[in-house]
Amino acid sequence: MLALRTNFPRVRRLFSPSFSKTGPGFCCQDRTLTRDGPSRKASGQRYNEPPSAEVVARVSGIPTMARLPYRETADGLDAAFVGVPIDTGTSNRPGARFGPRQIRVESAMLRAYNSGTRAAPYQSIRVADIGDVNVNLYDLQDTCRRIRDAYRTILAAGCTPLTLGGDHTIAYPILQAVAERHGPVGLVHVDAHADTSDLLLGEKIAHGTPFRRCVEEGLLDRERGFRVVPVEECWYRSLTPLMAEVRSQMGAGPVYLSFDIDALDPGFAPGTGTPEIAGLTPIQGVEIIRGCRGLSLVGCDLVEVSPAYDTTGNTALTGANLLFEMLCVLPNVKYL
Ligand SMILES: [Mn+2]
Repeated sequence: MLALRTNFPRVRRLFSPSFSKTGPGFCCQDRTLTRDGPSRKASGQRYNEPPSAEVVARVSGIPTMARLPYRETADGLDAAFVGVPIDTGTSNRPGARFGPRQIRVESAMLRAYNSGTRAAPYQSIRVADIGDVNVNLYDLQDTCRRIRDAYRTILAAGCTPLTLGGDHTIAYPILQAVAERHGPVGLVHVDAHADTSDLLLGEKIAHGTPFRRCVEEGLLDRERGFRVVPVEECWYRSLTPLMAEVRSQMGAGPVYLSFDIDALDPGFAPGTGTPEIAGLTPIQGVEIIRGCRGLSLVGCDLVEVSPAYDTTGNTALTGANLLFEMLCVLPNVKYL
């Protein structure tokens, strides 16, 4: 409770009574924090922050990720949530094209502050939801080209993408753009599957092949080595010690985090296309992401949420929370 109390005075300043009278449309406007003097942004607005549920109902407004402002582009942003709504690469149950939309809906419960870690992302970096990549549902190759182009533009703006998937195919063109900007990256890949197949039904591009393509194209930094940790080694234990080893292996270079929701046990996250039993717990998922704090993260994704297989909405809710945890461990995020 101490952490929450620390955050309250600032929240009150931002949401004064007069501000709360601006009506239901206000939740899509910028929250401006000007306590540090003139803005560094041409728009005059320094940070974006979700509106407090004390003054704006969580269920109101157009559902952007974390109820952040929507922006057309990544210009001026330090990090952006971006959706890639495809399932054309799935091998079993489709439906991940609806993942980004459902994650945004369930993200209405996300807070402005991480009371577990004391991370205050919205007081540290400028974040917004920049919508979805305009994918081609009928042509996976063309979709990959569109994703690559979109991420080139996002990265060229100096913005770190936090991706709402979409099936895991998308990691391949995203990593093409990331490696183009940052060079070969370290990869932290959390998944029930390796996704390193060569061909699926004769096709090179599918959700089971992205990381083989990445290795073939030199997008991953081989010098940091490869390590696979089977789920059996994760059963019954905290993954915090493992993450110390991961940080050591990743070192100081750029790192990309790709988190497939099917790594979690389907008892917790059934809304996915290729579920496997005896998976990780949500607690372990959070430990993995929190354990990435200190890494030079240059991008993250949360993929394979397929809402139709989960009538509770819990898979998308979990995905939304994991994406918030990713935001909280980005470089330059302050901890109060
Ligand atoms: Mn996967």
